[in-house]
Amino acid sequence: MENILPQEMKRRYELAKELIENSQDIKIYSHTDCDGISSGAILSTILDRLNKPHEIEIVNLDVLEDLAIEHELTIFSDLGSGQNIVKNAKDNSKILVLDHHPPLRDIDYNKDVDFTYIEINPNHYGINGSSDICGGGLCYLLAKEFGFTDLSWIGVLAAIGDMQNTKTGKLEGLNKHILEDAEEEGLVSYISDISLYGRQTRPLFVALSYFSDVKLPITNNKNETIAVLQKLDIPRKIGDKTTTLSDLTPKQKQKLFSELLSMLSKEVPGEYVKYIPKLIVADSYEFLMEDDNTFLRDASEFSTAMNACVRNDRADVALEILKGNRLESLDELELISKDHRRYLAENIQKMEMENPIVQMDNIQYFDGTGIRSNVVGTIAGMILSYGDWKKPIIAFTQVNDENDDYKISLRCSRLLAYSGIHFGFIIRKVAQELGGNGGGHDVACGAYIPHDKKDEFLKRMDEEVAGLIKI
Ligand SMILES: [Mn+2]
Repeated sequence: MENILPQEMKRRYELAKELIENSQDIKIYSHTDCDGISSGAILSTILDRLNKPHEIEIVNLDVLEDLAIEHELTIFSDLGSGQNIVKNAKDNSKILVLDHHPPLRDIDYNKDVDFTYIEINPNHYGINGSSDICGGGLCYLLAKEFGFTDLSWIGVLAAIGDMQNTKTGKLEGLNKHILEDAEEEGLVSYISDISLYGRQTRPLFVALSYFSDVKLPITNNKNETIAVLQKLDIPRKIGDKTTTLSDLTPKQKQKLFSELLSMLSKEVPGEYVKYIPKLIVADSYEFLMEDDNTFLRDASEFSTAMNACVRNDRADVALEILKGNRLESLDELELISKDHRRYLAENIQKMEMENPIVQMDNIQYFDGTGIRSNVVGTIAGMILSYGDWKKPIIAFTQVNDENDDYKISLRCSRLLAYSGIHFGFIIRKVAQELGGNGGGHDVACGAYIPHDKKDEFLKRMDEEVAGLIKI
């Protein structure tokens, strides 16, 4: 590891290791998403192996601002850098932050305070926190400091869950090193493959119908996907089993690739044609210790299951799964995932019937009232394929029963991001103007805004996007 990390960052890992070894009463706060859960699972496993008593809590960002710092050592993972977590620190507090989000405090902040403070954030060293390493990766590098390289696969899962590979379809930078550790441990392998969601478990004709970065004849049209597979001589079933992407031979994949390429070339305007291969092919990651044809075998499907847990307030199940306690948690995970899929399907069906998408000049939106705020983004992503793929789609719903502010989610085709638009930055700017807050990825982001600002928000977003999309 000496060679892969900047010297000062490496030094902080050594200090973090000592800090943990010298602490007895430890609290971990981590974020409510796949990356956060992965981070928490890695840290908790480290502490278990060191016989350190600890508590772990998976939280939303809003609880951090007024947090009491009560334990001997408090660890923040996948969050903390961007929040005022030090507000209630006492002189004898010890705080460790492992976060990849843009930091509020500068690299030497620890020198200005009386309490013990170690923050490890790649942005302090010019390392990209969106593509080179995420929260789970940072926690894995700490595990590696203790020699626990068998946890590397969780670092890979975290990176996929955090969409660190969207720009290039590959894991790069420090993520690549973590991937290499996982390969060396015999835990992960990867291949360049057609990038459809559900490689291991989703019938291929279904997976194909969800192609939505560009609206194609096959999008939301299973009759058409079945016809295409017939034309390519790809059987719908192999024995009793419905064909999935992972069942295809390299030759069959090549045929499918060419077919998608030709369909896309008809729809995508000249300037964007060079991005087409990235829409069809990406590296996909398999966990070799998981059984074939299960949703834990493929990293994307695994990360969806982790998100299903946290979005249904069952982070406890996700943690048990990641820490390897599968006996009861696997059944629970299957139930949670099933319920989650049913909830999504019901809402999508409703949307299909009501056709609620409203077009503005540069954006489109739908009223997601009634949809739970923590899944409105997932649903927006699924509804995008029913709208205009050349515009971002925005959905809004009430935060929860007690809070009538709006939770906003935005999703768009990856083609828009490839051409350089970053909606995470745009949504943050507009939300902040209106007294709210926001941010996220280029193609998937969100915001919270006051209840009475919804119309203004849509208008301002429409203005901000004007002229950016050149499709
Ligand atoms: Mn993260």
